[in-house]
Amino acid sequence: MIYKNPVVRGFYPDPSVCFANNKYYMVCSSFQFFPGVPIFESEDLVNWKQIGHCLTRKSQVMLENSVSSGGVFAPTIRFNNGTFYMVTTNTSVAQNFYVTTNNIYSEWSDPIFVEQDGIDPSLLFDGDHTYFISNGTDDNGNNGITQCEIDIKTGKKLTPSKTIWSGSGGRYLESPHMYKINGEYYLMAAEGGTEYGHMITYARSASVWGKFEPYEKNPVLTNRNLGGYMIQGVGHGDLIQNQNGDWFVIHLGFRQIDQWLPYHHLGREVFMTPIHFGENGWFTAGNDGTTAQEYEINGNFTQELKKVYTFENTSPDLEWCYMRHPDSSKYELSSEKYILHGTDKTIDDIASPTFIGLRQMDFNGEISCDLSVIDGEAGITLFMDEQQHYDLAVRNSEIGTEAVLKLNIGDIKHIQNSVKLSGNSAKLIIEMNNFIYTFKILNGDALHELGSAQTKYLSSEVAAGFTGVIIGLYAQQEGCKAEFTGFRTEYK
Ligand code: 6LW
Repeated sequence: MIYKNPVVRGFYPDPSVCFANNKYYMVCSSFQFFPGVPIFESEDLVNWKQIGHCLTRKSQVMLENSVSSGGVFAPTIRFNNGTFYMVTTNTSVAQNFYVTTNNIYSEWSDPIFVEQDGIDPSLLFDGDHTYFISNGTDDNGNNGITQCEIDIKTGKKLTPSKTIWSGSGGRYLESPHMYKINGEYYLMAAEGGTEYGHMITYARSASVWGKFEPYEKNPVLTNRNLGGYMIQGVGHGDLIQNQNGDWFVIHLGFRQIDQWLPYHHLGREVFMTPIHFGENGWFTAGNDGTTAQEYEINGNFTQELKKVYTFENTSPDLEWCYMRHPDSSKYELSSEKYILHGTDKTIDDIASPTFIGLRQMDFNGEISCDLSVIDGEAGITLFMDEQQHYDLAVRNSEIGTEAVLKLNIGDIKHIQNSVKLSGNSAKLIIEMNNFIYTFKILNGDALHELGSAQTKYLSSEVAAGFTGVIIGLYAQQEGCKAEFTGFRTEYK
């Protein structure tokens, strides 16, 4: 069958994948959002369903002071001897750690820390040995892909950390993953930065400590030379072999808003590109080392794309996320309505304002929701970070209740429009396409268009950072009570 990229849409960067109990499992980075590290499951590598998160407790990850795009960076998931391992970095406290579980549908352990620095840690299980690999600095002060052997029970280092590869010369050498395939060690990494120059490179060696011989045509995968192409920034990936024996790399990439408009606001998404091993043991990727929009995969199944997201067909414990550590007493969530209680924290603060969000997963579609607000402000925010967000809100003041459209782009914080409401309820409607969001309010029978705003100002090119737009429901001001019903996001 033919599958289309991306295989997981919306801000789910830095994918890592493993095979266990006849299924594939994938994790992605989550930064300041909580719970941390979403987990997906698949039977075919193409259709992915979220089943939980690895980091569901404060005791596993401290995000209190994480700035946007701080917190939890790229994770790696591995399965060994009946146990799952997820290893990552909390960049806000600069610590590498892993958590474990024997049952991926339940809770994961408290963190086990490893005293090797850098980001993007990975594990290789090789017989009785476990290797811990990150992009970091070794015990002699050398930078690069750094490795030590650890005691997997305690996380204690059994050897010094040693730099084993310095990449092919691209900036930001990161994302190391080591594999043992047919007795040889393959070390795959990303270079070029997670932007338009992103790429995957690799090297191989007969020994886990090297010397690693680089693939002579590195980078093995990059779209950096495809000008005017919608899929850009491909890199940071993990190899996986499916049950038919076919190999793929599951990796990140992003979709720019138009052929000649290099902006992306949906974040980095999950792509899948076929890998072919030659007889000499070196592998190639995709179409002459690039990722295309669609590929053929062996198998008799179809790619199901979920188009409609409602309170009924999603779960607050799965697709929805909070900022940092939420105060659960401020949220009353059911499949009929989400009631949010505001505090003095706003969505401009590096704090945990009352906010619950769902990633924007595609360009074209419509968001709608009924909202009634008492004593404060609540609404829907298209949230890139504290500085870049568009808010369609209902708020009460001395003069009554009004609907407002607020645009926040860096230092520009602008009230674009407002309209007085009769009563304290309205339906909020946001139409989305590649280029603009259009904001409307239905109050009784009266439909008001409050304005529109360009998607590009919420893009990573403007905002920087590593996240993507989240459709957030929020409430602010002490005493504010907001009732959201009939939430629906439908993609075309
Ligand atoms: C991640 C690094 C990267 O840790 O971006 O794509 C960082 N590459 O590997 C944040 O996602």
